Amino acid sequence: GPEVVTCGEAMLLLLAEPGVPLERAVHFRRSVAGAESNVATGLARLGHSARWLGRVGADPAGQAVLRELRADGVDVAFAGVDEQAPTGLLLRDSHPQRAIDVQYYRSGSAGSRLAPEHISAEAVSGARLVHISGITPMLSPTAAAATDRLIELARAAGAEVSFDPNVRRKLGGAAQWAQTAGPLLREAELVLAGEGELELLTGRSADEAAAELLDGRARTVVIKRADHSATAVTADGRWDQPPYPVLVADPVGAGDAFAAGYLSGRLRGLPEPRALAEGACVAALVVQTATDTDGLPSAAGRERALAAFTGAAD
Ligand code: KDG
Repeated sequence: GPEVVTCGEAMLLLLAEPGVPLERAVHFRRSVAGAESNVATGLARLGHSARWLGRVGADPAGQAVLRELRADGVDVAFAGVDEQAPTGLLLRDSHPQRAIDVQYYRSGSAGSRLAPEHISAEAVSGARLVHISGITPMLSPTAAAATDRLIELARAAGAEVSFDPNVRRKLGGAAQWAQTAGPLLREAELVLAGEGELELLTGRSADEAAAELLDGRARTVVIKRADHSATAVTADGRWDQPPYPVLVADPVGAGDAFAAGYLSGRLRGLPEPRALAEGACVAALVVQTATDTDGLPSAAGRERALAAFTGAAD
């Protein structure tokens, strides 16, 4: 089986030309969106075996999504096709500074109709890590049940669970997020979350939330801050990682890129500061391009970028 399994909704992304507000945009670039498929793509580019679980429609958008994931080396052998519902669509603009206008066309989509019966033990067997996000349980009650089943299967397979809340306010109000995604914080060995996300989901400060999670199942909590720095907290200490200074073209996808970079470091057994540095490096590469995935590097690309960022001689 693969080293990593991720699960969520992958959508066709239509990305407006840079800087133009969505309602004025004429030219769109086709790409793929989906936080969890982005993480799978990032890990696959870095040389890990990564499988994505989820559903697309029996339509050209679904074929394009699967083809793109496959082309990046993501294992889609256990991805499903729903004959009754379309592939979700995400329409957005692209801007370095102002808030991005994200429009979802995903209600009732194939991805949101994910259900527990679509998640098989075979799909998870042999995995070392199962990565999930709060988006999936927010899509529908059946997708929430599928997420629960995936966590059970991860445990049975002896895999670690990593969780990124990925709060997207268009998918629900604060109370619904806290109720639906909040409990998943306590199911993960590894939590990667924004400071504001931890506050929203727990009603306490990020540091208090991290301490509480570490008293439970979590072994590591990575807090991502608004200034783009990150702090990893474990029972053994805390490590801070500043962002690498780059010219931002489009911030969307930074969190997924950070997750892919950081998780790669963890999977390779690297110490916390190095895994954080790799996460920050991969995120810095992704925000320099417009799509969620174009900047995701190979392992060699990551090494080159890290050397440049840290001023290392070699
Ligand atoms: O993390 C980037 C995502 O926001 C994007 O790819 C779309 O998964 C997505 C979502 O549900 O917003």
